[in-house]
Amino acid sequence: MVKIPVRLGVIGLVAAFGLLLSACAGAAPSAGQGPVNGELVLKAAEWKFTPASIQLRAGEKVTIVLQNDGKTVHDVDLASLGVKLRAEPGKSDQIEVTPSKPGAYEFACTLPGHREAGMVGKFSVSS
Ligand SMILES: [Cu+2]
Repeated sequence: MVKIPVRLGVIGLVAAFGLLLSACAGAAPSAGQGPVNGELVLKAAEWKFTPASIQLRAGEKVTIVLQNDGKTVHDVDLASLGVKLRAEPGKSDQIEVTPSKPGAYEFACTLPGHREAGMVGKFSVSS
């Protein structure tokens, strides 16, 4: 008589744990930040990009904005999109682009030493 509730308790615990696991999986960090109102702002400063991971969609037009919040000139090279932006400190540069090929790519600042210092990020194009 006593054993049945205990077993049910264990089963309940296992079920709850399973729910917890699936909840965690659902809350996993996304692949990167997507555009907001068709615009994706990439902030550059010494020595990083924010966000360091962005997500675009194939066939979806996006305006990529490089905003230089740093104290020296920075650029961003999204080679796979054929896009390169460059901005003086406190300034910004932007370009409209429509990614066509799904995949995982990298962007980076091409000024000497900047990439090595951490100015590199990832972007993905989903289909
Ligand atoms: Cu730089």
